[in-house]
Amino acid sequence: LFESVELAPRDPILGLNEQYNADTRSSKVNLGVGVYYDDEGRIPLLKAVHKAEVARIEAAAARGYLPIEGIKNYNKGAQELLLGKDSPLAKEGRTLTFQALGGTGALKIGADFLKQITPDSKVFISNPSWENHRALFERAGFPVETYAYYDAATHGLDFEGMLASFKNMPAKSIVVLHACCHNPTGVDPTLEQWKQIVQLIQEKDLIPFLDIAYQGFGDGLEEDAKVVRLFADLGISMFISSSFSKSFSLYGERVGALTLITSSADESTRVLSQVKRVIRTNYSNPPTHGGTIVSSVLNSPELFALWEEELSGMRNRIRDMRQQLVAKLKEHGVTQNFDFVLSQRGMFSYSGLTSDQVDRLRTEHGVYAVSSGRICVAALNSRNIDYVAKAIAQVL
Ligand code: PLP
Ligand code: TYF
Repeated sequence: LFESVELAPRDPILGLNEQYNADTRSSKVNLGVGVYYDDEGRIPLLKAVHKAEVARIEAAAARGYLPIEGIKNYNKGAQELLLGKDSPLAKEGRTLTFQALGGTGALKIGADFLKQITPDSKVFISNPSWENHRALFERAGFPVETYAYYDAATHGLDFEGMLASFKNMPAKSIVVLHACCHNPTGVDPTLEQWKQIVQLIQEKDLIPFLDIAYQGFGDGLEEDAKVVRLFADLGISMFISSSFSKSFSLYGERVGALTLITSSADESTRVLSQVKRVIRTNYSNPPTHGGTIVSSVLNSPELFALWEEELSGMRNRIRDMRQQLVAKLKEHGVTQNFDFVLSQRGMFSYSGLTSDQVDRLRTEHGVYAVSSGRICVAALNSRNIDYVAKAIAQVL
């Protein structure tokens, strides 16, 4: 039965984790995977999360099946983070939110449903993008192409190229967009540029699929939702996958959501029934624990405030690490200008290091980065930053 099964390639990022774990050097540093570590180098358990968990354990609640679409208050909270508390679309019954197995799960349900309703569309992802975007949409049966995005020469956005790509897309193409904190580059369009992008998407009759996995890591929860609201203000039908993995530091709980904007309440009723069918035939209904915790935090003013404060703490620490990295590279004699690291947003920096330099970082210094040169700035801390800056200086 399995004789002809070929060995699949490893995920380039998760594969790095395996290599890192097997490395016996005590000085090793993992800047590969996109995970936030605190200054002690640990994945934090947020206080807001811990409080909600203690309350949940004390309540000794039963664990029956959840509805197919998940916890009502979780979905409401997730949707309000994206669209705001007073979204006219929600009042008109034009919004639907489904609790999903992380942002990945949301993308998967969305992709499967899209294949059902627009089977001949092409999918376009940014060049470069999170590798799993391509894999997920290909698995769902779509051809996946790229649109221009990153300009290596400026370490910034190739905005003209991006617009040109959009102009060439066939109508009804699905465009996957990172709503904030682009993974892997850390380069986002400005709000003015987004306005042009949104307009073009509407003109060309494209289907936007916004992916927002780092809300709160750019400028703040509300600020980072601006792009989502630009699209929502136009009222075009769209898909949004959101993730709490990073913002709640609940990676393993698989907490995410799929939100859809439809054009009428009647459409919503029909769409709801079909997406529920996609979920039912994939995993039936979502798990209880992580969703309950996130829901408690989102729906308690006190826990929400605590969470927002902790999220700001994470955001500010990453910014601080960006500044220190740039300063320390100079200290260690690097003459190239690394100031672009300061304007990149979110957890990542596309450092401009070549794959040879990344190899040397790993073999000679035990510093792990993605071969594209992406480093996770959120894994730097006051104890490893000097070592990392020195290692980078040596390979440059
Ligand atoms: N989308 C992007 C752009 C990401 O970087 C990630 C990271 O993991 C995800 C989606 C998936 O999120 P999750 O871990 O919640 O599945
Ligand atoms: O880009 C990252 O590092 C994160 C984590 O298949 C991740 O988004 C990486 C690869 C993957 C799933 C999650």
